[in-house]
Amino acid sequence: MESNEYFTFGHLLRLAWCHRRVGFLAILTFVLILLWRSTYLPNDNHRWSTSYYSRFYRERELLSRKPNIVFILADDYGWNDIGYHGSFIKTPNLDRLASEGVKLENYYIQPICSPSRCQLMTGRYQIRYGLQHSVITSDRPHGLPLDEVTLPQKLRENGYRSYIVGKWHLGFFRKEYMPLQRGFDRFYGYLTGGEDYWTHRRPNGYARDPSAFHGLDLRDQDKPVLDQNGTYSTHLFAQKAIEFILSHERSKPMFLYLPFQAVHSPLEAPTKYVEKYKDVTHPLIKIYAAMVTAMDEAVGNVTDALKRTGLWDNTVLIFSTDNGARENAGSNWPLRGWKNTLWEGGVRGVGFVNSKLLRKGNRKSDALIHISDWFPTLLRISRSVSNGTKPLDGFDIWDTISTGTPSPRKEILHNIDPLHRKTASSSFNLLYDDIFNISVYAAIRSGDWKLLTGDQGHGGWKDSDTSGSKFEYAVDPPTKHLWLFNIRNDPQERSDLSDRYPDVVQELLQKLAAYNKTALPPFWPSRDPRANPALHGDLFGPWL
Ligand SMILES: [Ca+2]
Repeated sequence: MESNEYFTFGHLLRLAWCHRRVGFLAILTFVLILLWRSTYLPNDNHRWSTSYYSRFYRERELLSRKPNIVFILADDYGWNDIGYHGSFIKTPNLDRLASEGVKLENYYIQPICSPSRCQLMTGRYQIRYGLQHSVITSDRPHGLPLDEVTLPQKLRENGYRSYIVGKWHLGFFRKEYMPLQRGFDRFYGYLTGGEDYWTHRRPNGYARDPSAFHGLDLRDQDKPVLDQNGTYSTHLFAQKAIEFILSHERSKPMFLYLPFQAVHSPLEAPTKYVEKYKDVTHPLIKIYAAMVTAMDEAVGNVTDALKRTGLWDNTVLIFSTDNGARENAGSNWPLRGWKNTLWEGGVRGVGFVNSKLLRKGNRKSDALIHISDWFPTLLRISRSVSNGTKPLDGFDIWDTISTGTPSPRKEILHNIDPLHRKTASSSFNLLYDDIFNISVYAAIRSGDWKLLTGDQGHGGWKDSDTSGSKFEYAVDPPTKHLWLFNIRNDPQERSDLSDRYPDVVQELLQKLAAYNKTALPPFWPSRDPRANPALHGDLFGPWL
């Protein structure tokens, strides 16, 4: 046996020597393949499995083409109002899409509509362009400033065809502020913050203020849509998104931005969805749940259309809320507070990503991510460049989502709003007010710490049950205007640590002060009677 092996080995050596050039080339090729593979190996510990490599090579193949990007934004959708967070509300499509992809469990948005949308569109905090106060209203001449570069602008520069279906809410007092002028090729939707789901008129039951302007707010490009009175907006926007998907020219990548009206007020839902919640006794919660289920079905229909057309395999789907649930409907349990507050219930949001481009799907991510991060992240995966943008506050978090590497983001400025109502009793605090006026409404997250100042409304905790009666209000003294929490240990914001860690308070106040020095003054013009739709053919639109 031994002589045989010796003979075989020696024979091979002689053979290799005779054909040494071929052998050298084979070894060189083998080494080069090993080097090439190791260059692309992720940082974490993957098993060398067939499924991993098929996914890995598929990502490489797909990223060599520009991926389609579909961004679905829900409106006022609460942290707890999705099946996988324990809700009684039926969301089978969202649950399935989330479980196939990556659930973003440490994901932050802004507490109200326009600020979340402007940060999504620019990758920049709202203090950078004077939009730190409230939302963009339908009767004030303001909007996302024109010198801010938007996400669809950059994607379009890189060959994308861009669609928006649904709510804009970033200004329209002059035509230059409207979606078609901000980077979208196609616009089907509405300009203001909310309206009737069937008539598409504002306010029409949405606001009881008799001085509020009335008018139609639904457009196809720049023309009013007059034939959809009676079509529920969740169905209408899903149907229009599907039409865009079906007619999309396949030679171009697609950016579809689908900001649903759902589930913003007014609470309105078709009967067939309300009937699914016969057992829910609370009338508002019953309708809210029906609205969520209608949206869930719409998301399922849109993703089915992407699959039918073959676009799905090269698509990155992102689902996000724009802020937490309102106090009267929906639930952010177990988080404190609700929409329009800087408590976690206002700013920590439901979000997930589903895509075949993800290297590691079927998991939850605990990485700190903010809505401003989508701008650089989506530019990166679309292989667009950020030339021409102003300095970004967002981080490219694709690797964090796709492979689970640590998030580059360590801090979030939730907001500083000097126009927000200040604390009633704001006696000077010797320890802190030299650094930052703690009667001003502000909040910042740094690492696991979160600091809140000013009149925060104190918030509370609303359980996710169907009666709506399980409410617990915070018991802070009414004049309290400084809180420090360790969010990782205390995500419910129950234990204020500001007395225990004054050095941490000072450090975070210094960060707030540094941000504040870079802020533009908030732009908050007066209401303008010329905005009245009655002066413009019963249609909300530009008035200057
Ligand atoms: Ca909203």
